[in-house]
Amino acid sequence: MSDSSFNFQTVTADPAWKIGIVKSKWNHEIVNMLASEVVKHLEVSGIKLIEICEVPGSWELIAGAQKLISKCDLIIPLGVVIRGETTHYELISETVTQGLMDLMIKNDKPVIMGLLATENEEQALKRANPDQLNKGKEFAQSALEILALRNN
Ligand code: RBF
Repeated sequence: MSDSSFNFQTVTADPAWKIGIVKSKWNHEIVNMLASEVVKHLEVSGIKLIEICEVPGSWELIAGAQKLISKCDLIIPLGVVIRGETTHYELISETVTQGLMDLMIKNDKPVIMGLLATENEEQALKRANPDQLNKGKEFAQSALEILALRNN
C-alpha cells in the first residue's frame, strides 16, 4: 500500500553514483526501518556506493549531511520528529527542513527530504513500515529519479 499520488520512473542506476545516508539515533527503531528499505531499494537498483553516517538526533542531520556531501552525488537524511509537549517539534522540523534545503542549493546536489514529522509514534511507524506506507522505498526511488534527471 502506498499513498504516493504518482508512479516513480524505473531508473537504471549508474554504478558510479555515490549516495550518502545520514541516520538519526533518536527514534532509532523507526529510522532503522526507513534506512533498511532505502538501502535495499538502492542496492536492488544497482547502487553499490553507499556511505552511512550516524548522528545523535534530527537536529544534527545537517551536520552529518555537510560531512558527506562533498564526496557524494546525493544525500538521504533520515530522521523522525514526533510532536511532544514542548515547541521542540516545530523548531526542529522547520529549521532542519530549511537547513537541508539550503545545503542542497549551496552545494548544487540533491538532498532528499527524509525527515518524518508526525503527531505520534503510530503515524511514524505507519510511514516507515515496509508493509504500510514504506516511505524508505519512496526516498530511494526519489533519489534515483532525481539523479537520472540530473545526469540526463
Ligand atoms: N530528535 C529527533 O530526531 N526526534 C525528536 O522527536 C526529538 N525530540 C526532541 C525533544 C527534545 C525536548 C529535545 C531536547 C531533543 C529532541 N531531539 C529529537 C534531539 C535533537 O534532534 C538533538 O539531537 C538534540 O537537541 C541535541 O542537539
